Amino acid sequence: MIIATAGHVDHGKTLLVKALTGVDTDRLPEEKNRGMTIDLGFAYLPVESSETIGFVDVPGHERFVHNMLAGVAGIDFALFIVAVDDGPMPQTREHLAILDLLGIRHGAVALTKTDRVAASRVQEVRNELAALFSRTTLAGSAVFPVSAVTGDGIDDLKAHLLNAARSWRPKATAGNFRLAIDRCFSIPGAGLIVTGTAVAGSVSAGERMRVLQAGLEVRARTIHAQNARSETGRAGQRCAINLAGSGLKQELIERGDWVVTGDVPAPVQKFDARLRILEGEMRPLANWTPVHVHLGAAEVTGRVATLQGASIAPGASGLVQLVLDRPIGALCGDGLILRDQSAQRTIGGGRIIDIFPPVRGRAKPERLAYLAAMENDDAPTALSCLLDTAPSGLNLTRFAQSRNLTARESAQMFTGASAKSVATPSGALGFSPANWNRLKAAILESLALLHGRAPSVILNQEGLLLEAGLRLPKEVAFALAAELTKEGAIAREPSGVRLRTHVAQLTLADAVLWKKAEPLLIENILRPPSLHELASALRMDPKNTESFLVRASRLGLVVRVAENRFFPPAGLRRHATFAEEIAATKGGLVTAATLRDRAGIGRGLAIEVLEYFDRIKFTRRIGDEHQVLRPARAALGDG
Ligand SMILES: Nc1nc2c(ncn2[C@@H]2O[C@H](COP(=O)(O)OP(=O)(O)O)[C@@H](O)[C@H]2O)c(=O)[nH]1
Ligand SMILES: [Mg+2]
Repeated sequence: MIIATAGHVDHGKTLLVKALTGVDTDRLPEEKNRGMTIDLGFAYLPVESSETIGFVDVPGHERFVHNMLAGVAGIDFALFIVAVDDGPMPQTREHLAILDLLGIRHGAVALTKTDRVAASRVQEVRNELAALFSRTTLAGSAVFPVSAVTGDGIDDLKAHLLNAARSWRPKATAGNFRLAIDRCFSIPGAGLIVTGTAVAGSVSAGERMRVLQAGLEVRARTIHAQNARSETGRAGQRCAINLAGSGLKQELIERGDWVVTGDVPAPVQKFDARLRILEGEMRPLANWTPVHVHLGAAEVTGRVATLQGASIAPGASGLVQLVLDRPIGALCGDGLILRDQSAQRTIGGGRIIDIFPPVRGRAKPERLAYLAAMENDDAPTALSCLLDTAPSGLNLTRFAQSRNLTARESAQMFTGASAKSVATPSGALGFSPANWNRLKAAILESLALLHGRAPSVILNQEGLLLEAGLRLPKEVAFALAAELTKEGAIAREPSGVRLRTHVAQLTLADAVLWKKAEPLLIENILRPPSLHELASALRMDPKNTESFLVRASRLGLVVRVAENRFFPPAGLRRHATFAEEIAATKGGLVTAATLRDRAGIGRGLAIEVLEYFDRIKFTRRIGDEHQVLRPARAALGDG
């Protein structure tokens, strides 16, 4: 369990951590000189028969709220501190608002400096705080009056924290490992160390990792988790990881970067989020307001684009797009805090919904519908909503990436949703069973209409999508055609695709011609006449013969194998079967000579046929040989 302190400057956070752990977390000389916490401090409290508690002590001064924000990223439990002599002060309110916006639900309140006031004052502050906390995620937290000077109440508080740690349920370690780096330093002899809070997944010593913003490939040499040497580090632990890798330099890695495993997406400069504006804001948050964005341990400037209306009123929440001045590591579900342009006050905060917004149309209705589905906390629910609302498919690769799913987790989830997945160059495209069936029906319907309108036209597989008015990658056409063929609804032939029930029709004149040409073509089906031989046999001009054969080839009656040769498909299938048989005994290879001998044709024709096979990727040429790549039936259909 990781506990972060919170509260106004000088209210006794650092001294209380010392009373609990024995460690003075103010480690910088400047902190010692000024008697004030500036940067984060760290201390640990061993817990009997359970995991050590890690403390992150944060600064309370208004000038260092950015450091406080880096410290509370990913923590589990807040130790909220208010000095009873002062009572609630500005950073009491600001820190409370931040913890509430980040959704931190576990905490305890320490009322410090009780040695300085009367008991009635303690009660007064207690009441004031109860009111302040009442509408936050920390409402109902246990309250402990303490004095770090006399030791009063410290044992009770400590016992409470130890109990909380013992009953703490460690975070699930699903997903790729992500650690928000808050420090990076070198130790002579060991090398580079990064420390921070792990917010997801787990990592083992020796594993390959990436430093996201620095763009470095590294390896976890050794790991310390919750202050002890460990073979692994996991979500919910403070880890110190000794990194190894080439080109590794301390200057390249700064607070706010991430060290990750697996397919965690590259840093992004735009993302969509739900933002809640604090009630105490004087004005609505207007579109395109410049802000400081805090996410994980990172701080970056940018602007807020409101997606629903021109502004968001104080106390209200709305969808926004953050447009940052530089890319940062971010994922769906990450909490964020916005402060004003001069970094003097917290404006609001929220959670990321999507890190892959479209280039255009960020506030279009269909985009907002997508965000509504994506906003679902439960990934399988979000997935099924998104699949339902994506007739043109959902980018499953990006879905898995933005939800930080490992390959195995995403595969399982996609199977669970019965999603039909098609690999495309821009990632796997997923369809709900209903939407997939709709695509198949649309294709069959448009094919039937086409056959009725133009019985002699035959489409190739990509043409199927165009004909149905669908704008989808060609890989989707191939998958649909394969499935419809398997179901017996369509037939795939070398010339194209048709409904299984459709018999292509020639014009009347062509039909008369075909009646004469067909017997000549199939007379010797393995060695059909050349274009010129056919033309003279039909007593026709070769040009006219050629255009007739081209029309016939669109119907799949013949296949053009070479400039001067049209084949009946059945003849080609026979040759393909020969090639397959030869390949089976010759290590997968066919040559012009072996095909010539097997089919009893001339060498020139054997070469023509094999070159055609190369073109349709039934075979691949290697020197003088041709390697058979796939079954003849897959390449040439089954007639
Ligand atoms: N009398 C009294 N003084 C305290 C107590 N806790 C802290 N202080 C003093 O208050 C000052 C600020 O404490 P510190 O822990 O640095 O406050 P922080 O800014 O919240 O970390 C220091 O001078 C402490 O010695 C307490 O319980 N009683
Ligand atoms: Mg301090």
